[in-house]
Formats: sequence, structure tokens, C-alpha cells
Amino acid sequence: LALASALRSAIDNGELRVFYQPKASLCDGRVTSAEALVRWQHPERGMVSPADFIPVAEDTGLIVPLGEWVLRETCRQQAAWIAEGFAVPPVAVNLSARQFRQENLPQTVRAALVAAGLDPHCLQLEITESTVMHDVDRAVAMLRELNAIGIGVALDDFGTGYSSLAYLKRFPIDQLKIDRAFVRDIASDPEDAAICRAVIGLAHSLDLTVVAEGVETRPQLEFLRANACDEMQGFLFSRPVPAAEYAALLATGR
Ligand code: G
Ligand code: G
Ligand code: NA
Ligand code: MN
Repeated sequence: LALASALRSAIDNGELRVFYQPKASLCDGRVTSAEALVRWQHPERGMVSPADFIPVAEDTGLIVPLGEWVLRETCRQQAAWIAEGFAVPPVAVNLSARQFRQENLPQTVRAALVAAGLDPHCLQLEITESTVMHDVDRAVAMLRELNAIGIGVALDDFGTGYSSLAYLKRFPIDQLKIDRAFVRDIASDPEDAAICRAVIGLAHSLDLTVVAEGVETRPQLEFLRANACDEMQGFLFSRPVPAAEYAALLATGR
């Protein structure tokens, strides 16, 4: 509870930061997009991990204002980079289940874009497989509304949520992200290797791009490249970094 009230003031006191972790093409190593990941720079406790405060934010409902802040800040930063003349790839913001259930989510997203003066194609959303599987008909309707705004959607943590393939086909999405639990041992575990191959094949047959999460080693990268995975995200390419560092990475082409 102490954490919940501290988190409430953190939003107002400007203690939250957005870090960026690039996703890179496995063909040419270019940055295709990035994932926005919130950080809490607590004045006394130092950096508090989102793994600790996102669940609290979910339980208390604070995830709604927090998520809205991340959305607006990410749009503001993207628009600022574009104004400086950067050719920035899209940035994906995570949506929690509770945000995805908000009836006015499309209006919230549109308002954030308008406030920043940002083109919808510069923004993407990441939604977990379990979030969309919770109520498929509602999810399809919501995804259509987001699609109509012009925003790309990635299905996050794929492989952990028991998607029915029939449902998957109905979701108007653009990208599957293979959960890092399946990526960890791909170079050594034949079953994980088979799962990753199957997800890559599934994604391509549905005309989706596929990103492997949590890529940390060269052998993982080689496996993914050999098996036609489109993109990678992970510490091997870059950790989540502050905005200025991400901009520098884009500027140098890394
Ligand atoms: O960045 P890190 O891997 O430590 O994040 C831990 C968890 O917090 C991940 O599951 C990530 O998806 C989640 N997370 C990070 N930023 C956000 C955010 O802005 N919104 C939501 N809903 N989850 C986030
Ligand atoms: O899918 P989700 O949004 O939960 O994942 C984001 C989380 O994954 C962030 O907390 C980020 O810091 C973490 N992450 C990103 N790349 C790697 C990696 O290569 N290895 C590990 N262990 N975690 C990673
Ligand atoms: Na994510
Ligand atoms: Mn994920």
C-alpha cells in the first residue's frame, strides 16, 4: 500500500521515465521499431523495476493513469525527434489487460496522438496473448477500432497463452512476439527450437512479422536467422536505454 501511494505521487512528481529497447531486422541489423518500457526513478529508493510496480499499478487501477502517461510521453518524444529531423521508426507502448478493457481506449490513444501532433503510423501497441484471449469477441472489436486509427499491434508473450489458431486468424494484428521463455534455450533444446520454428511458420502463414524476445547470445541469433525469424529484441542488440541513448543509437545506425 505504501508503494501504491508512492506510485500515485510518482506520476504527478515526474519520477517516471520511458526507456526504449530497439527491435532489429535479422536481415540487415537495422532498427525496425522500439518498445517503450517505463522506469521509476525514485528519489530515495533509486530505480524501481516495473516488474515490482506494474503489478501494483494493475491491482490498484493506477495502471490507467500510468499507462496514459507512458502513451502521452512516448508520443511527445517521437514528435520531438521528428521535429528535430530524425527518421524515427515506430515505437510500441505496452497495454495492460486493464487498459485494454477500458471502453474509451481508442479515444485515449487518439487524444495522445493529437496532443503530440503525431502520425498514427509512428505508434504501435503491444498487448499480451492472454489479454486478447480473455474475451475474444471484445478483443476483435477493440483491435478493429485501433486498426482504424492506423496503429500497428503486436501480440506480446506469444506462446504462453494457449491461443486457438482459429481466434488468432480473427485478430487484426501485425506482429507476433515469441516469448523469451521459448527463445532462451533454442540453440540447445530441440523442443524449444521446434516451438520457435512453428511460431515463425504460423506468423508467416498469417502474414504477420515475428519478433524473438530476449535474444542474448550469438547462437540464438544464428538459429533465428536460419529459421527466417524477421526481427530480434534483446540484450545482445541493446538493453532498454534512456531516450537520449536511443536517439544516439538511431543516429549512428549503431
Ligand atoms: O522493462 P522490464 O523488462 O523490466 O519490464 C518488466 C515488465 O513490465 C514487463 O513485463 C513489461 O512488459 C512491463 N512494462 C514495462 N513498461 C510497461 C508499461 O508502460 N505498461 C505496461 N502495462 N507494462 C509495462
Ligand atoms: O514482453 P515484456 O514486455 O514482458 O518484456 C519486456 C521485458 O523484457 C523488459 O523488462 C526488458 O527489460 C526485458 N528484456 C528485454 N530484453 C531482454 C533480454 O535479452 N533478456 C532478458 N532476460 N530480459 C530482457
Ligand atoms: Na511488451
Ligand atoms: Mn513479451
